[in-house]
Amino acid sequence: MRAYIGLGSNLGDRRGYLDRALQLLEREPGVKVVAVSEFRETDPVGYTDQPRFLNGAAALETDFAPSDLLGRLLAVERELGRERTGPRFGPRTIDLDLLLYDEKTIDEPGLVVPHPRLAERRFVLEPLLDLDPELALPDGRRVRGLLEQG
Ligand code: PH2
Ligand code: MG
Ligand code: MG
Repeated sequence: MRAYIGLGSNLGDRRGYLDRALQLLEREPGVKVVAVSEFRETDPVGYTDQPRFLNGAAALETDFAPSDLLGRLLAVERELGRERTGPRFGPRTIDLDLLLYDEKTIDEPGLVVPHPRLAERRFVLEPLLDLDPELALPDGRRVRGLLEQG
């Protein structure tokens, strides 16, 4: 199955955290990292009183079901020292978000796919477009179109 994840960091060695997260995911038996976007400097969105982010996205080929893949993402965040103590949307060493999983739409406690804020976040849409210029959401909206609107 094809999944897309978002990566973000705005504390410490940002580039190092993104690279390390991809290495740890690649090490998972059920995950292959098939493509990685450019990494971009972005202004913080939502909670603006924090450092700038380095953001990217990756395409994965995975045998894991969505909830298991999410579990692996959270485990990698923990392994890289992510602490969930500060404000929601606040600074973080590493944030790994499950953005898309096949053409699936999932709405369960703790697991919403496509990611609920994907369509309005340029820092997610631009890297996704790097990975596939034709990429579309399960409802048919194209990433390219969402970027043009926003
Ligand atoms: N992540 C957030 C909140 N705001 N802003 C940018 N630019 N990049 C992010 O990854 C980001 C954010 C919550 O996950
Ligand atoms: Mg996030
Ligand atoms: Mg997250």
